[in-house]
Amino acid sequence: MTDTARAIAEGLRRGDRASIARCISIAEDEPELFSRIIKGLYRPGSMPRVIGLTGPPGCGKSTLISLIVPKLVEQGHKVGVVAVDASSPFSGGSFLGNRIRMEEALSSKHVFMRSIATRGAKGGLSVSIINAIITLASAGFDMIVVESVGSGQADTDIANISSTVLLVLSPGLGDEVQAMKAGIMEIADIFVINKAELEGSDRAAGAVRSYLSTISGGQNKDIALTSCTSRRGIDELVRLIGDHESKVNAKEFAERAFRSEVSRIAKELSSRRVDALIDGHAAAIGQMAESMDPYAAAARLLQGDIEGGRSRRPKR
Ligand SMILES: Nc1nc2c(ncn2[C@@H]2O[C@H](COP(=O)(O)OP(=O)(O)OP(=O)(O)O)[C@@H](O)[C@H]2O)c(=O)[nH]1
Ligand SMILES: [Mg+2]
Repeated sequence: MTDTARAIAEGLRRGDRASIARCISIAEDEPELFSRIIKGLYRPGSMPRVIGLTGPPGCGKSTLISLIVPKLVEQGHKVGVVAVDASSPFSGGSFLGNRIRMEEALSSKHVFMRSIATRGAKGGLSVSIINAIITLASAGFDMIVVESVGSGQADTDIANISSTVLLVLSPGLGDEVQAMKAGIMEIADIFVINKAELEGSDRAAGAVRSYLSTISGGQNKDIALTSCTSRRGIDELVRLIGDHESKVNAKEFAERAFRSEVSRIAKELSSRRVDALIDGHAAAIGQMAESMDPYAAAARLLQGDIEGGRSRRPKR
């Protein structure tokens, strides 16, 4: 292991915050160094619990997180918070007109917060998100809260890596509920109607309830009404999260999350392998243009059927 990798690994073991921040940056920018750091730290089967929040922009996900997380800390958890591509990451917006209060809520030494951009993940979750989770787990965080803006692929991804999925909605989003039905409504475990002090929240809850009555297992899903401005429903939501977590099959969840991560890493590694092949055989591949279509050339490349800068097979 290089000195850098060793120093960061030791920092993570101690729970040192600068090392955690550094390691998450490395996960984003230097995947090979990250894999060396993690090799010595990864404890098989030690996937932390992941609470995933998704929902339309501005429905109050970050604000809810700032109210939920201190309660999880009170329960004895060390909580990592990862916001993926949030358009307003933890600025708190005009939250009670008090941004500082929100930052304070998350400034405990038992909380580590980080925003991560989606980089070319085709609408899915950032490739670094699980790496951030693995980093935080290695530093002793046992519960991770992930905020993601709802969108097709990202929703499926968040379901794969979360032990509990919260779909956050707010009143007046009737159309969004319609649009979301196909995907996220099936995979969400708890439905949150936030901004419940506003008009239309009962109607929104009713729309969700009536939709759930039409899908299999829908009757078993919980709906919570919360208002961050009045703190209404927050304790109840935390209780529902705990209830759901206690029902999660830990082994099944760990296997699902692991599968999703292996798939992501394998894709990343094969993409790098292809880039290296293309670089190494640039001239030969160029010459293939005269004799075959690009699919045939790609198949030969993957079969390793190109040698010494030239295609092995004679030109037709
Ligand atoms: N009235 C009301 N406003 C709220 C409530 N919760 C959050 N807000 C406000 O809604 C706005 C958006 O809140 P955020 O927490 O940033 O929402 P978000 O879902 O994280 O937004 P993005 O990350 O941009 O998708 C802010 O101005 C909050 O203060 C609530 O319960 N009631
Ligand atoms: Mg947000």
